[in-house]
Amino acid sequence: GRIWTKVSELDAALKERNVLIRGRAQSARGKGKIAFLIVREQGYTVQCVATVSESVSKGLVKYVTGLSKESIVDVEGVVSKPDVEIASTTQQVVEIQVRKVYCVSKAASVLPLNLEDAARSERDLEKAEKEGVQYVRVGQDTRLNNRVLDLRTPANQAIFRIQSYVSMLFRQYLLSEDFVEIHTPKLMAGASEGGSAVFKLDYKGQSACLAQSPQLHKQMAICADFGRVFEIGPVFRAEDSFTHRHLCEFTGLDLEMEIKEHYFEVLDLLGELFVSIFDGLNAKCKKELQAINQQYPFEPLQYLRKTLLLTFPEGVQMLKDAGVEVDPFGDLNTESERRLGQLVKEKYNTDFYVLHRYPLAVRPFYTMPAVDDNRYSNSFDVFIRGEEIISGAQRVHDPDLLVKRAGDCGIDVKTLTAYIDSFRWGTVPHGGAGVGLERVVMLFCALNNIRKSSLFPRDPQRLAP
Ligand code: ATP
Ligand code: AMO
Repeated sequence: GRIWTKVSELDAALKERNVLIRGRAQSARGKGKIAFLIVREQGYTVQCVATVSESVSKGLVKYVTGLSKESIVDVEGVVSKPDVEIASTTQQVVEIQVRKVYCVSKAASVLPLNLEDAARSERDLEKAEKEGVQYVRVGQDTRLNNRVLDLRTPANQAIFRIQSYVSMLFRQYLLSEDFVEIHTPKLMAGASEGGSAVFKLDYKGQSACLAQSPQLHKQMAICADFGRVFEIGPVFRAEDSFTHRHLCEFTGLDLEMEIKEHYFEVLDLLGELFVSIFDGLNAKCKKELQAINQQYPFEPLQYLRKTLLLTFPEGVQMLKDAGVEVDPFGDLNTESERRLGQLVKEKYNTDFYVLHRYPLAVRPFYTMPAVDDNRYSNSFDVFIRGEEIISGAQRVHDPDLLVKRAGDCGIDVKTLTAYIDSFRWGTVPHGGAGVGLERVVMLFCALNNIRKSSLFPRDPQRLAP
């Protein structure tokens, strides 16, 4: 009998078997009595060969040659092993000797982008150019305007499987550590991260905002005695600047937890959480990582079993020693963050590290000042390859200090009344962090643009598709 098989599962063990596959006609070419059809399913391809014979008519061979690219086809045939080696991680080493082909859904004969062009690496494009072959280079706007087609490339299929894995591993680890998954409102009366980058909207005649983070409500969940909480949800930021790492809507992986003695409890948990995420990706996503590497080559992430912690002043000193002057009570700019990433890599051989004890002046109002020196704070950022993926801190849980801090930061406390009042009924010391999912995937795979790790990116210039 015939068996439905996934293209990714076709291998030599199925030799001589009659299989049925469904995929897309990636390309078809014919010469006389033989036609070659490449069928692709979720990033994996297989060559199907139709040869005129007793069971295969001339008409079928011609029909196969004329299939429009990206049509959905069902192919029935026998698995065989060709003599030639196939040098690709996504093209199967076996072929299918075609018996029958049905077109299930026809694609338009003219497409806005060609999948083979979209899947070509920069390295292959340059090599071809040297040899005098000119391929189409598919630009970012063409890709994003036709994202449904672009997402069909092997690298993109892999990127979003990895993204799915990151949130799965995040959730799995936190559930095993007794965290409760929560869902906080995305419609809010005011801003949670300070006024500027907020989307305003009309809420039945009342002015409202889209949540810039779950910050206020995840802390209120701690006030409500949930002990340890996390959330995976959308975050909205009306960013003005068009950069490689800012989106106007992204996915936040947030957590908040009771602290017994020190904010290092949050850092210890984050270190172990991320080692488990990186280990999980390396163990379970080998094929996906290879597929991404084929189009966008990258160095595997280096990380230590015990996450490196550096204080902000230590980071400033490392930069100073390398001839980079930065304000010891200011924030690091993108360039000095990158430079510090290189210096840390050279000295400690890790791409993943924590910088903590930031100057209080550059942190949000809800951040706990350091007890020994209130120019500093109990806060941290976490970096991959010199770029921020996480921000977090111990929080102010004294309502009077919170009112003062909000005032010092120029925030109108009226919009924060319910939040601040939550701390008047007794609160455990607590802290937490927010992770940008798209940034984790972008930086784990060293993709140079966050749009590559966002399914349908929203940036200051893009609201569609
Ligand atoms: P966080 O909100 O926690 O700081 P983030 O990664 O969004 O997270 P930003 O505050 O937006 O960080 O920026 C961090 C640093 O990057 C800032 O100190 C700023 O100097 C720099 N930066 C931000 N936007 C740009 C830009 N468009 N060009 C160059 N540098 C930028
Ligand atoms: P922060 O504003 O640093 O902190 O955001 C947390 C993390 O979210 C990611 N991120 C972004 N990703 C894509 N596009 C953006 N425009 C963008 N802005 C931020 C980054 C960043 O590290 N409430 C705090 C977190 C906390 O203290 O728990 C907060 O929102 O990866």
